[in-house]
Amino acid sequence: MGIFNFFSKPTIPKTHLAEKLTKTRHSFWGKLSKIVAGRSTIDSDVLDRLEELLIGSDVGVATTVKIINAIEQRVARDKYLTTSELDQILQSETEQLLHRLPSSKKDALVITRPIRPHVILVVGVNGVGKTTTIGKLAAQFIGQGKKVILGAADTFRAAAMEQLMIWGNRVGAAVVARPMQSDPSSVAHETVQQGIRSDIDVVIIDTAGRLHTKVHLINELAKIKRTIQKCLPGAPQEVWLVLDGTNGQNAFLQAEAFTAAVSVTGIVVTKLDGTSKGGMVLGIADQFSIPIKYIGVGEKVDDLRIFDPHAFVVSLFQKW
Ligand SMILES: Nc1nc2c(ncn2[C@@H]2O[C@H](COP(=O)(O)OP(=O)(O)OP(=O)(O)O)[C@@H](O)[C@H]2O)c(=O)[nH]1
Ligand SMILES: [Mg+2]
Repeated sequence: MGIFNFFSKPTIPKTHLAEKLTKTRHSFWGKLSKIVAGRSTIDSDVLDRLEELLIGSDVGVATTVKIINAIEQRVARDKYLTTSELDQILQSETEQLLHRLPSSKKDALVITRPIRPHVILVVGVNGVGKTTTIGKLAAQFIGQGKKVILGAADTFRAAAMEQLMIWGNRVGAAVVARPMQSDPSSVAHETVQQGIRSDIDVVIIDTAGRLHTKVHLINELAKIKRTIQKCLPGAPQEVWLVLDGTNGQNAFLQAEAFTAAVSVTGIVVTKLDGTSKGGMVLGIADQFSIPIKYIGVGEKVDDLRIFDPHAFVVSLFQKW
């Protein structure tokens, strides 16, 4: 199927990942069809414009160059490739790129180590969706029969604590909270203690949003981490960085700053339903050797998906 006829496809279920990625899909395919309009073969001009399109879609320069190089090699090998084949080639090269990456596949949370509880520290800049993601994660883990508690270590704003409590109530997870301005490390400590006492499977600690440019704020995370380690050696088993899919290139800068300060073990990319530049996921997955664990595709409790690179690319390349 060529790239011209995607607008005529039937409607798809609202829950389908491709439907959630509609803004990115339509923007990308709309622009790609303009690039190939009136051209029959994939020539260097088409490739130049494709490169611009990928960079403009926030795929990131380094990843774009890899994809373009791979397509160039393919074009050099199989002469006379037509523009109607470009979408299939792009899909297969993108899939091959992601195939080589560490993947969370079907098991985003693998509790392998014998240390109980499994502690996940959630970090990221302001407003990226940390608290919402924690609520959604708790719902998923509880749905799998795990016992979950949440720690409100964002003691910066009263509203932050309330927001986590609301999520806790909604999904059936207890929340450990302390008065505003309490030391976030002490809240984390108390949550882990509570987790040990109550034989909890998963402890998720929320933290205050902090700008990636404020080094001292980022370093505070290291202190929270040390406190958790003292309380339960080997914990936190996970430090998950939440990135906002609408933040574009800024998300790459955030990932650099946070990964330098705390050893991030997983990434969650949120708000992919609200951006036409979901291509950033490809760049983040390619440029940081940290698995993307989950993607957020809406504000509702079930709008969090395990990141499966294959399913992601297939959805991105759906043309309805
Ligand atoms: N559309 C959409 N909105 C989301 C998604 N994830 C989170 N949000 C929204 O993003 C906004 C901020 O989410 P929060 O969870 O409060 O973000 P936060 O990182 O905890 O913010 P701070 O605690 O202030 O740093 C809320 O309105 C959420 O509903 C998503 O995947 N899609
Ligand atoms: Mg929050």
